[in-house]
Amino acid sequence: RSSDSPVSDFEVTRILRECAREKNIFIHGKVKGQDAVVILEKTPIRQDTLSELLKSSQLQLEMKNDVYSTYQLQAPAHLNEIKTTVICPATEKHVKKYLHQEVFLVEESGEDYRNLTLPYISSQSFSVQWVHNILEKKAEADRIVFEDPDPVTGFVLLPDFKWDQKQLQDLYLIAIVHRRDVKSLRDLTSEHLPLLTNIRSKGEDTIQRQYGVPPSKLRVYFHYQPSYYHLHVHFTSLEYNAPGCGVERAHLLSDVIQNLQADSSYYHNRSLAFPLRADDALLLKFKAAGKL
Ligand code: M7G
Repeated sequence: RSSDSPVSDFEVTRILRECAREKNIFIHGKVKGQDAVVILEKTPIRQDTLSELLKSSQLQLEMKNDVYSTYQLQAPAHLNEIKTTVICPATEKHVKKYLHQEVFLVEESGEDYRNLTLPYISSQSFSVQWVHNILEKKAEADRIVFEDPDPVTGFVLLPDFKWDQKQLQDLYLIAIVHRRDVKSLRDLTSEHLPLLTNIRSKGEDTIQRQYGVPPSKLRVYFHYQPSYYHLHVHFTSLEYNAPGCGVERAHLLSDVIQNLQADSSYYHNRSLAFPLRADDALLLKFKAAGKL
């Protein structure tokens, strides 16, 4: 099994980012000559395996002083897994996405969107092939938690690939809409309200039923700018602050619904603020246009 493992063939080029607190590391390297990004992440300690962990582990004393002692705990292999994500072949843009970078806040008017952002994302954004694969059941079909097949108001709900589904603390699902003509928040008008309210009610119902997590424990939001320009909604545990999901990119679904109820062209006209990385070509376009 290890011979066709993309990780055992992985040659490290450089570390893109690491975080001791999040216990993860993002590595750029090569697999059989192809560029790859590998993400290693220690998973949370699970309450349901806690007694097994304490009973079946080896403890090695490191130091003892008065009432204080520290140990190295050697957990059995199945309780000591590292979640591993591989992107291969990875593009330059994937590498940049994970590289730690200085960020700048951009204020994008509706006009800026049409003049600067839209032409840029049409030519430069990440492929949404993975999204089409999900909608067409060519990938992750067995992971779908709920589907409403309606071509206008329908969507697919499934675990985000950031969530290994082993514990609810970091619950993370995404709802991907069936229709393909909505790139992001910017495209939404009151015409899409039935779609959005459908995602909210059926998404929340499903998560309550399937995982026992009530709507009051969920953060349901869009990212703007998203990484992938096919409309999708994030459902995360309220207790969990997913890495890379700061307030400056998040727009709560309930706010979006109310804004559209009040003004159908709200997201067409309003200025929206979002962070861009120092080396993002879109940032350079905003700078060149004197917007920064
Ligand atoms: P986003 O706001 O467009 O980008 O969200 P972000 O990654 O910058 O937040 C896309 C969401 O889709 C993220 O939460 C990703 O973790 C998730 N995602 C990305 N890919 C490539 C996949 C995939 O192949 N499968 C699944 N299930 N989720 C993915």
